[in-house]
Amino acid sequence: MIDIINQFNIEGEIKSYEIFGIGHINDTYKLITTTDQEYLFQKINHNVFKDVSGMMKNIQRVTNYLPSAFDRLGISSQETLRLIQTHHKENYFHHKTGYFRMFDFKSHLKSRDVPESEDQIFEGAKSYGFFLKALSDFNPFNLIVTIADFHNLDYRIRNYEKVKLKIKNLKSHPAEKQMALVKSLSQQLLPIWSLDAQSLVQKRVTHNDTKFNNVLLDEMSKGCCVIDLDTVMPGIVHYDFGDGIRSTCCTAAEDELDLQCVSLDRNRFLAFKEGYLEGAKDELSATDIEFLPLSGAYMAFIMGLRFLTDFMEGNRYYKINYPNHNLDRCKNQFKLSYDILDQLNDLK
Ligand code: ADP
Ligand code: GN1
Ligand code: MG
Repeated sequence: MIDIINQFNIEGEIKSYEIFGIGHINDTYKLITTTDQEYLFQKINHNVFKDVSGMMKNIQRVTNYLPSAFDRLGISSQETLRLIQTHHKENYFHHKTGYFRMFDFKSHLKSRDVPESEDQIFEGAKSYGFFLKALSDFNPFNLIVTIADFHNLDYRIRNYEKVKLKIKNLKSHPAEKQMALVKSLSQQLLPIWSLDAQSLVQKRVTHNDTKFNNVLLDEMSKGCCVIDLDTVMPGIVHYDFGDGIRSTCCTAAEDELDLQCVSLDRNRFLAFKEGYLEGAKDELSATDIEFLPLSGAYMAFIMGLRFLTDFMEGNRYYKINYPNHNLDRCKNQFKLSYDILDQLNDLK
């Protein structure tokens, strides 16, 4: 680890490093140096991100572009991640044990796994809205697709069916009940799939992983810096809005076991909607806006299906804390998807 860290252009010498944050994908560490500089050091999950070089080019391009775009738009509240280069002027280091990268650590900012107030939700959502707006003149097709078909429902279903075929005894499978829900639930969500598949709305640069803990807030709880840029690629606004809703406006955590506690909180939804629309102001079409409420149900379903497929496949993708963790996450997200569908008319 020390050898790897020393490949990067850091100020001072290594004082300490420790595991940091609770992302499901990368291995993240906070590094402190002898000159009290702080860095965010990550081992990239190469199983998930096959083209590390392409992904890092995306991140470099977007982080180079954003500061001047925020300036141009007079958005002074938003910061941008800054990559630290290696001594060989690369933005990542390939070691025999994997791929590594480093960012400035934003010591004055902090992410929350669960929002503490509606104000925080408003501010976090506004940051994601600003992110979309600031990148509106950036050609999405200049970015590589880091995970193909990431939010494509048709692909996710096909992949799930493929995994299901390999299971010998479906009747006594622990996920039998969840498998029985897939068809009917997915059919109700097809309108969002069509928006992208039939090009009914604009393709944009989207973040695609707008969980509440992927935005850093300041001490006044104002959203200030969108992070976790691995999945920034072409998409539609519904992926960002929907993922924000499902991860921020639920009354319980993503792996809450008591499903009676899992529902969409309307006040949180209102706060998220107001914040996002304030940030993304004037960017969205009438069709974009019409389908925003349904996007929450769509993204909750996509996540539930991905958790289910990973569980059926032996938990290869997501980090888990216990054997049935992915199954529990699936139950939770399917419940949330149903709940959003139940409330759809009010949310509209
Ligand atoms: P993952 O892809 O595994 O979710 P993230 O890039 O989101 O990894 O990082 C994990 C956590 O580390 C984040 O939720 C956040 O709390 C923290 N984090 C990431 N980047 C920074 C940074 N530059 N400054 C401060 N904290 C950060
Ligand atoms: C992963 O990396 P993280 O923890 O922010 C996943 C998202 C899921 C999320 C579910 C690249 O996000 O798509 O919504 O877990 N990221 C990737 O919590 O698969
Ligand atoms: Mg993250």
